[in-house]
Amino acid sequence: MTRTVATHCRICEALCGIIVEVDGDRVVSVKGDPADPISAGYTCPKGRAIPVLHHHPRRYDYPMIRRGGDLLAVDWGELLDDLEVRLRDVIGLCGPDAVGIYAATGSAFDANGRRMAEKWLKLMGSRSRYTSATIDTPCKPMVAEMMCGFAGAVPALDRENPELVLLIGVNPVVSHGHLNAFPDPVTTIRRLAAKGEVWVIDPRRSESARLATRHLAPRPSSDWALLAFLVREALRDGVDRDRLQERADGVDRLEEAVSPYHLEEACRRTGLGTAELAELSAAVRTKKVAIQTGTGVTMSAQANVVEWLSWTLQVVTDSFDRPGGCWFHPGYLRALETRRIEPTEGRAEPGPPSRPELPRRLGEYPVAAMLDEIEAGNLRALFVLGGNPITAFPEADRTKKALASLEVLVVADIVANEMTPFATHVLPCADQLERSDLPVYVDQFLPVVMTKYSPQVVPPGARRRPMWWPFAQLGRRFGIDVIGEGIDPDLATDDDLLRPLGDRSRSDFAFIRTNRVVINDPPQMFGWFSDKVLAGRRWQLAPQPLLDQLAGLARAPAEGLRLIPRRQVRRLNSVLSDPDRPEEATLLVHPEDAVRVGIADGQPVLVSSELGTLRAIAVVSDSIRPGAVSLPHGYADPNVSALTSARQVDPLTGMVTQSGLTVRLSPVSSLSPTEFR
Ligand SMILES: Nc1nc2c(c(=O)[nH]1)N[C@H]1C(S)=C(S)[C@@H](COP(=O)(O)OP(=O)(O)OC[C@H]3O[C@@H](n4cnc5c(=O)[nH]c(N)nc54)[C@H](O)[C@@H]3O)O[C@H]1N2
Ligand SMILES: Nc1nc2c(c(=O)[nH]1)N[C@H]1C(S)=C(S)[C@@H](COP(=O)(O)OP(=O)(O)OC[C@H]3O[C@@H](n4cnc5c(=O)[nH]c(N)nc54)[C@H](O)[C@@H]3O)O[C@H]1N2
Ligand code: SF4
Ligand SMILES: [Mo]
Repeated sequence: MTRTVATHCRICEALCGIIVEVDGDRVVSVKGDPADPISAGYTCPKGRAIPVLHHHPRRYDYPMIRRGGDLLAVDWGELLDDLEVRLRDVIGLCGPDAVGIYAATGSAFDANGRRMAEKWLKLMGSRSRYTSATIDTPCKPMVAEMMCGFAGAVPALDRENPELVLLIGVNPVVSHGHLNAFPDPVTTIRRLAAKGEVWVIDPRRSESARLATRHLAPRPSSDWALLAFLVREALRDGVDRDRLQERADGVDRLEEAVSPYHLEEACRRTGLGTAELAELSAAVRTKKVAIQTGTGVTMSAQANVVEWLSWTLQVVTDSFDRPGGCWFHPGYLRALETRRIEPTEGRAEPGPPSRPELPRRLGEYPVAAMLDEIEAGNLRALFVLGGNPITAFPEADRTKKALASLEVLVVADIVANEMTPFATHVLPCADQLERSDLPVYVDQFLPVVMTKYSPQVVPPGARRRPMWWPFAQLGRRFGIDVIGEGIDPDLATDDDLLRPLGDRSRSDFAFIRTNRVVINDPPQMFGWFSDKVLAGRRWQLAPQPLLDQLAGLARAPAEGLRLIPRRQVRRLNSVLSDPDRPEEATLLVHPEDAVRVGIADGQPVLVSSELGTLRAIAVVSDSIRPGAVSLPHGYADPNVSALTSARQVDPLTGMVTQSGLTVRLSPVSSLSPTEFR
C-alpha cells in the first residue's frame, strides 16, 4: 500500500513543496507539489533524489565508536557513556573551551538539532562555536551592522515591481539563491526580466546570465571598481543631494573615496567596454536598483567592499525600503518589527587564543581559526554537525592532520563521507524525511514573509535519532536542562521542541502546523525597517574600515589568472544525492588562456596556487572570460581546498579567500605536482 505525504524539501532555502510517495518503510518518489503557493510544482534534481539519499548505501544506521582503529556499531547508551567520560577528561584537563562545535550546511535546516546542540555547548560554558557562515558570507552581517547598526538586516528584491535588478556573483538558476531564495528560478528570472531589467555580473556566462536582459563579464575580483564607478556617477548626476543627506551620513567622504573611478578607470580595472558600463550607469541613475550578491563575490578578498558599495548604491539611489528596489525581510517566525532592536556598532571581539587577530562576531569564531586551535591543543573535542571540513575548509592536508589529532571527533551526519575515517564517534541522524521541522535559520531568506511546517514523513529507520536527542541526553549527564522546562528527552517529540518557536512568531505553532504553509497577510514588506531600525538614525555611507579597504584595493594588481567557484545542479557542496548521476569537477578555461598555457579541451591540467597544486580536467569554453578559470568545490579529488589558505583571510571577518585566488596553469606532462611546492 503506498501513501503520499505533502512536505517541503529542506536541501536549500527554496524549500520547495514536495509530495513524497511511501510504500511501507520505502520512500519511493519525490515530486513537486503543484499546490505549494510559492514553488507551484517546481523541484530540482537534488530534491527529486531525496529517496536515493534516504536509502543511500552509505547511510549511517547505527551509533558508532572507534575502537582499535575501526568504527564499531554500539547502542546509544554505550556511545553516550563513552562520550561523557571522554568529554569529562578533556574538560577536566583543559576547560570547556576545549570542546567545540562546527555547525554546517547539513544542520542549517534542522531547527531542533542545531538549537539543542548550540544550547548544550553554551550551557557547558564553551565559546568554541564555529559555523559555515564564516566560510560563506560573513561580509553581509558585518556590512549591515556597520551601515545601519543591525547585523540582521536582510534586503530582499521587490519581485512584483522590479525596475533594475543586478545579480552580482550569484547564479540562482543553479543555486536557487544566496540568502535570498529563488524557488523556480528560471520562471522567476524571466518574470523579473519581463517586468523590469535583470543584469547579471559574472565572469562566466552563467545559467542565470543566459536568461538576463544583459550580461557583463568583468575580470574576476574587479566588481568593487564597477560599483565604485556606479556610485560615483549616481552621486554626480541623478541624486537629490539634500534628500540624500537627510537619510545618510558620510556622503562627502564616500564621494571622495569613489572619485578616482571614472569611466576609463572602471574599464581599465574591470576589462569591460565603455559602452556597456555607460549603459548600466544610465539605467542606475533613472531606476530603483535592487542588488543581490552571492558567493562569487562574498568569498573573494574584496567581499566587504563589494557588499558595502552595493548597499551604498541602493541607498544613494533611494532604492532601499522602496517599491521597485529592496524591502527588508522581517521574518515570519522572527517578526522583527515587533521586537526591540538595539543598534550595535560592528566591533568584533578577539579571536581564540591561537589566532587572536581573527575577529569573533555574532558569537562565533571564524572557521579559519579552527586548525590553529586544534594544532595548539586548545580545541580537543569537536562536534561536526552536518559538515565536511575536508572539502570545505582551506588547506585540505592540514585539515586532515588536525582532525586526526583530535581526542574526540563526533560526526553527526546522515551518510558516510570524507569525515568518516577521522570520526571517533558517529551520531546517525534522522534525515529530513524522518523529523518534523520549521525553517528557523532561513526565516528571513524566504521569498515572502511566510513559514512552512514540514511534517515527518517516515519514522527514523534503524537506530537513527533526531540530532537534538543525543545533545539532550548529554545535557542530562552533565546536569544541564538542554530542552528546558524539565521536559524529559525520552518522552519529547520533535513537535514539542518546535512549539516554543511559535511563541514570538506571527502565529502560534498549532496554527502553523495545521496550515503547513502560512503567508503573512498583509505582507510586511516596506516601511517597518525605516520606522524600526533606522528610526532617527541615518545610513552610514563611509565606515572607516571599509574606506581603508577600498584604498588598499586601489593599490592591488588586477592582472593574473584567477580561480573562481561555481555550483552544480546535482550536488549540494560535497553531497551528491544520487550516485548514479555523478557530476564532474571540470576546470573551465577560455580558449585564449588554453592556447597560452598549451592545453586542450579534455586534457588534464595542473592548477597551482601559492599553497598547493591539484590536477583537473580542462573544459575549454568561451562561456568563461579570459583571465578566469572556474572549478567547483566539494570534491575529494580534485579538492579546491588544496589551493586555499587559512592565512589568506580578510582581517575584518576572517573569511578565507575562496573566490578570485591567483593561480597558474600548466599541462600535466610538463612538471610533476611536487615541483610546484
Ligand atoms: N574552496 C571553496 N571552499 C568552500 C566553498 C567554495 O565555493 N570553494 N564554499 C563554501 C560554502 S558557501 C559552504 S556553505 C561550505 C560548505 O561546507 P560544509 O557545510 O561543511 O559542507 P557540506 O558539503 O555542505 O556538508 C554537508 C553535510 O551535511 C550532511 N547532511 C545532509 N543532510 C543532513 C541532515 O539532515 N542532518 C545532518 N546532521 N547532516 C546532514 C551531508 O551528508 C554532508 O556531510 O563550504 C565552503 N567552502
Ligand atoms: N545546486 C546547488 N545549489 C546550491 C549549492 C550547491 O552546491 N549546489 N550550495 C548552496 C550554498 S552552501 C550556497 S552558499 C549557495 C551559493 O549560491 P551562489 O552564490 O549563487 O553560488 P554559485 O551558483 O556558485 O554562483 C556564484 C557565481 O559567481 C560567479 N563569480 C565567481 N567569481 C566572481 C567574481 O569575481 N565576480 C562576479 N561578479 N561573479 C563571480 C561564478 O561564476 C558563479 O556563477 O548555493 C546553495 N545552493
Ligand atoms: S531547489 Fe531543489 S534542493 Fe532546493 S528546495 Fe527545491 S527541490 Fe530542494
Ligand atoms: Mo554556503
